[in-house]
Amino acid sequence: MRFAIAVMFTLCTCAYPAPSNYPNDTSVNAITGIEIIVPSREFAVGDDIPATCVALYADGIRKTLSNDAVQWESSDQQVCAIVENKPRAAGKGRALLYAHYESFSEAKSISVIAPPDYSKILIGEVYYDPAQLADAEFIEVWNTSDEDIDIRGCSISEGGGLYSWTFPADTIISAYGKIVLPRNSESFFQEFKFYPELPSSNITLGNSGETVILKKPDGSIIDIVFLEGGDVKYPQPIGWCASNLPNAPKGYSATRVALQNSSTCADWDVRQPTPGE
Ligand SMILES: [Ca+2]
Ligand SMILES: [Ca+2]
Repeated sequence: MRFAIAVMFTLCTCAYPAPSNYPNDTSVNAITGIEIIVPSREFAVGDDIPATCVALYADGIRKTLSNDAVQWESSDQQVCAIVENKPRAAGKGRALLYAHYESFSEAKSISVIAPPDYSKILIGEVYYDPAQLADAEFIEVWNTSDEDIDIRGCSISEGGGLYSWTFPADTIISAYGKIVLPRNSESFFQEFKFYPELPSSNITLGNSGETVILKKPDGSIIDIVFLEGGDVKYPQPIGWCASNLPNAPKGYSATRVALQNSSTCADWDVRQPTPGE
């Protein structure tokens, strides 16, 4: 392994061949080197890494090489795997991604971060039967961990299957933070006198039996709350509660009171609405 890295390092440092190899390179438009183009960001485990390789010519022209012409290599397959000659983020860490084309080689550092710990993201409050405007409803999502969590691609839906909202890119809930998803941000403003960070979701919640579901980007369930027995299409399962709780009267919220998710109604109580708090 050490020998292999040494060889690769040698290849890298020899990306620009000696002029004697190309006696005509002042008159012929010779390739002088290659460059890896890859977004300068961290990748999450499972991401395809959209790397391309560019050939640099003596006259300053740059041409993107077809992937078939380039040989990709990684210093650590556990971090940056090469699958069918394409790089993919395989595990948390840093690795060097190498491109080889003819006699040229180039390397780029790749950083892979672990996927968010979605188990720390919970539905925290559901205001489903507002005091005045019916569409002043909101759903609050909590980050119960000590790290900021990017919830892009996660979704909230209701048990009837009519309404769903997917959190857009760069939706980050700060450590121990809360984010408010309003049904209608104008009506929300009328009642609470501030605009939430997120726009209107249009998610419409029933007042006498509703289910609210929080899902990972892959569609698997992170957290679920059954209000007043749950939606008729998505009722509370055995084990959730002996009665139909939580049951928030008009103007009150169902509010999580346990940060450990037991997936029972014991995690929930009824309180005054506290969006964002
Ligand atoms: Ca409602
Ligand atoms: Ca709250």
